[in-house]
Amino acid sequence: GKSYNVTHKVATHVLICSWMDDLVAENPDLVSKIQIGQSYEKRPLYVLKFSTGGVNRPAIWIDTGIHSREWITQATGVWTANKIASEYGKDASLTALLDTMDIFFEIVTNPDGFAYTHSTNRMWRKTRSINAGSSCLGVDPNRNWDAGFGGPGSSSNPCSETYHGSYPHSESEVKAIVDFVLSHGNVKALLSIHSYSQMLLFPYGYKTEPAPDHQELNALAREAVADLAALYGTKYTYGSTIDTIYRADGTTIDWSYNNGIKYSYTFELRDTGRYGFLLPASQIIPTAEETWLALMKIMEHVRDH
Ligand code: ING
Ligand code: ZN
Repeated sequence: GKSYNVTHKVATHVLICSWMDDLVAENPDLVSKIQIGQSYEKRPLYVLKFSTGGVNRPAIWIDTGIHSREWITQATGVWTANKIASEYGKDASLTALLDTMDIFFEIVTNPDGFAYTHSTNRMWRKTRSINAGSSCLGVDPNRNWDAGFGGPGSSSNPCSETYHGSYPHSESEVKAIVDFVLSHGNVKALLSIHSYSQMLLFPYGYKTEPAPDHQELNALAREAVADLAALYGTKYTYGSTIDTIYRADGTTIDWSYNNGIKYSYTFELRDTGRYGFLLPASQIIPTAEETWLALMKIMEHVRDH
């Protein structure tokens, strides 16, 4: 009933907040928590900042969970944030990275949708905003960005899973990232993590023309997926979004690429459809471990270029 729903939403939120607060408390010289905005239903949008000092250092942005039902991504986000905190000062490569760069990590990027996947509909993808003139809720937060916004690789129907919204960045969850990234001004890589399909994608999704950095992005993707596969044999395909998966308009990484962030990638984590969004919990840690190898390959390249 209603009271259960309210209790559960609060519980979900409290659990993640308290884990973040513990991570910050245990690593006060490395990790801090920033609020970049609030969701449609007024949940705080938190970002973990990993930094060893400096002012506005070159940065890597990582988000998970922008599509709420892709639960392996938020889980991988928690594992990865713990990994960054525990390997700093131990892993030479990560340490070198964090000695010159910051990492910003938004784990629950669509908190309203995430709460709804727990309370009511496990397969909810979109935000939970009200659409004027429709009884259908929500906008696809991976079609709401100002890069080819409104094109045919998205839907104008509010009841569609790929509804683009009434205008670019209409969703507060998207606008918060736009404002943060633009005001930061020194973000070098943006890694947006989805599931499922086992793919590593880079711009463009809204046009067939190759990105100016296509060769470099493609070569780096090839190396990243090779490192990922070396651990458990998980095979990823890679390439531009439009060539590899389908035309998609108004996506996160096309926006970031068009705003000067060369290393803009989307991961589609496990699996290829056997379990899909309902990936068994036994696969969480192996997925996070293998993904870490690909993330490190990309982050090292960004550090060194
Ligand atoms: N797939 C993505 C989607 O939003 C994608 C695929 C990723 C398209 C990045 C464009 C850019 O349709 C899932 N599973 O969400
Ligand atoms: Zn997705």
